[in-house]
Amino acid sequence: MDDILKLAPLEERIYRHRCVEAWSIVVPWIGYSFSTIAKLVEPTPKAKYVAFQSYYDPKQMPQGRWAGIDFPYVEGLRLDEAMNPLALLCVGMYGETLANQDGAPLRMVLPWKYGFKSIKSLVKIRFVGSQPPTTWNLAAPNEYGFYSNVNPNVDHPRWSQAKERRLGEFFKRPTLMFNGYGDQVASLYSGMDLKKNF
Ligand SMILES: Nc1nc2c(c(=O)[nH]1)N[C@H]1C(S)=C(S)[C@@H](COP(=O)(O)O)O[C@H]1N2
Ligand SMILES: [Mo]
Repeated sequence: MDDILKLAPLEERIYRHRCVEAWSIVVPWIGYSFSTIAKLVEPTPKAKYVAFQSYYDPKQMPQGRWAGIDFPYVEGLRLDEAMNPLALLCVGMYGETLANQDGAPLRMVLPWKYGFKSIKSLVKIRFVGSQPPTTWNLAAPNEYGFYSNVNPNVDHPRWSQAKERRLGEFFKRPTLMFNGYGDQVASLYSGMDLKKNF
């Protein structure tokens, strides 16, 4: 962690956070762009995706067995998504280091995707040639796709994604395409059918 903290100046980034279950919040995260690490690694042209794995010790985390999903939690991004400057390698929030439950010591934050893509407590990052498995896609592939971009036009099979409840507000807000970050990320998906690639 000492080395990781020294790689780039830490930035505070205030991002919208949209849960797949249709609530949202604004969070001041701390970290730097994931691309900083990726550039150090110098992935070969064979690397097309990034695979992330979380910490899991069943002895310390006995309730993991009853979570309803397989642990360790795994996630993935296409390499160009991971290289987007918005993709944050995160070490803190609200001006402090991350609490354990928020993903200490190191997590991802991907503000244009549903919150569950923002994998916490990283222990392994691999640059790989093919699309890596992701936990919620393994658990319920009809409900959670690989991309999981925030999209008000593609509903979850069990609820609408058109609106969201900002925590603390009474009335729902309209959900924004790519959670409002389209200017920065829409080009990553140009020409793709986002209903198929949900
Ligand atoms: N390491 C790890 N990261 C994870 C998960 C997990 O189980 N393990 N769950 C995801 C899901 S489904 C959600 S809803 C959020 C929960 O984050 P919170 O506990 O801070 O609300 O973390 C995401 N990142
Ligand atoms: Mo979740």
